[in-house]
Amino acid sequence: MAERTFVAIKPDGVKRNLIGKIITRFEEKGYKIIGLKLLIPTTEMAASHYAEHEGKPFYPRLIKYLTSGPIVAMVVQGPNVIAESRRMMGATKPENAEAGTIRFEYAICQEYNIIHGSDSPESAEREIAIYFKEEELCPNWNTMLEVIMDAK
Ligand code: IDP
Ligand code: MG
Repeated sequence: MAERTFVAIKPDGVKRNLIGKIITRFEEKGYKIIGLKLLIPTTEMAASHYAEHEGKPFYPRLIKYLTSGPIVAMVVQGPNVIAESRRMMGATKPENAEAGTIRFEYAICQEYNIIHGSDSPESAEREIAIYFKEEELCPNWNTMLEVIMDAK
């Protein structure tokens, strides 16, 4: 199976009308979006997503943040997409993010930093399963389209 990762445009990114700009970056890079939905995460979903941060001082606010409005949940597929999408996002603290990265361009705050991306293959699969059923994903849409177009 091709490498895939979970990416979310967090509520501040949606509220600031950055959905198109962020999705465009993944498309232009060459990655395939194989799952996509707009939803307001429940507290349970957010707690599961950020289980690794439970007990940290910022955790309650993090849960409040992620459940404060709609997010765009995405599964993105392509070579080395887990590490590469993290590189495209930039460091957690926007002031440490490399110039040209998503967080450098669109965020000024460590807490509200507009985007999430899985940090390992294990987190990617765990996080995808929180937001998507496997049958909601379209891992082969590229090939499917070619088949239809060839038949014409
Ligand atoms: P990541 O999103 O770059 O993977 P993590 O360390 O996994 O960063 O933290 C998850 C999210 O929690 C961050 O994106 C940010 O929204 C928030 N966060 C992380 N560290 C802090 C902090 O020290 N204060 C407030 N919020 C934080
Ligand atoms: Mg993280």
